[in-house]
Amino acid sequence: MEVDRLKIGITCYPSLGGSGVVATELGKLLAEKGHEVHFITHSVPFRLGKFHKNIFYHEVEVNDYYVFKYPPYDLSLASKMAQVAKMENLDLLHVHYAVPHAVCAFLAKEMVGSQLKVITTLHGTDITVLGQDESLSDLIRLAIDRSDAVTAVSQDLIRETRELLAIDKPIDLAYNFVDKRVYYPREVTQLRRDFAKPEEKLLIHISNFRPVKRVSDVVDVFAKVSEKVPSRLLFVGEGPELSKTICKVKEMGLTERVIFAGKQDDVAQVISLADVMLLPSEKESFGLVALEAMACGVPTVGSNAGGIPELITHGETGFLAPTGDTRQMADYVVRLLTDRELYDRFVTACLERATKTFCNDLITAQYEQIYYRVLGRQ
Ligand code: GMT
Repeated sequence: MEVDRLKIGITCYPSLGGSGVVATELGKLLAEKGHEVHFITHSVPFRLGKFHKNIFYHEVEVNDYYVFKYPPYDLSLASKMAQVAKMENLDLLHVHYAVPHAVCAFLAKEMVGSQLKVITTLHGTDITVLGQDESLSDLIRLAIDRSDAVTAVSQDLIRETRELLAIDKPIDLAYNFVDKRVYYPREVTQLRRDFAKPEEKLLIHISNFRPVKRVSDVVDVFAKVSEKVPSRLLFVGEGPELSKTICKVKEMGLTERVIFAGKQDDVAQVISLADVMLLPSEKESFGLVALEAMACGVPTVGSNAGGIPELITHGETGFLAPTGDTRQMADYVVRLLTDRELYDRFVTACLERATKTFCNDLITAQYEQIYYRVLGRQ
């Protein structure tokens, strides 16, 4: 069927982070479907990879005149958005994060005209942290109110946005997704030998090591598990809590059994090495890494914070406990790792749920429908 080809501008944080991953992957999928996609960001999105047909990149350059104490990135971005929208005749801007991207898109629309539609996707931190800041809440409310459509990555984030900002604007639910051609159980038998002995289980945690991830709980859970099950722990990623975590591992005498792999590109391959993903976060609007694990057939044990329970079905595709309850989380991991039948059932349920509910085709089509709706082209 001939696609009603759209010209779409996408702005996101292009460096590491779930929101950047989702925005970039969505752009690539839309381009594959025949739409023209223009990334407007300060650097090339890290997941963009090789050259793609239908994808264009516009770099936002910030003027650093000597009179400015702080270079005005937001204004440069808004101007670039307007410039690209006019030059390329964009139908819409899809921005990820209310602050500053939706605010910049609002300014761009003022410059271009109301034919340019703005879709804002909320990912979490823009609401759960910044929305609580009185000095920013009016600005965030304005950006949300003036967007032509607003989406959020979980019901929980929709609820929290409404509560914090007292807005009644409709917010569409669009869950995050994984590309099933990339995220599937990889054949890693050979590679796994470098990380764990055949009789050992491998637990994994992947994050940006921000305090909300409660990485220290990951170590506590692992310490309890390894008392009962021969196992190792693989950490992937970097961030503010990394050095503290390395110290804690050393203090607890676990160094021999914990691997710090740093940032990794082929996440699906790394996840496929593991038996269980640990995600004990304090806040998580969705938990993309748990979905990536699910799609690779790896169950998650973690906290029931934020949107995690919408993603992980407790007792079917993983186990969830109250945030901070490392005893309960460890018990769940031990249960999974010592009951082969239960474990296999979880793996099957993970693969089924990832393909049925969070598949790229489904969610991309959902975003397209939202685009056509705001453009009146349904
Ligand atoms: O969790 C982070 O620190 C990164 C953050 C981001 O901005 O990329 O992740 C948020 O967006 C992801 C993609 O929608 C979600 O999967 C994460 O749950 C969300 N993080 C939080 O809500 C803390």
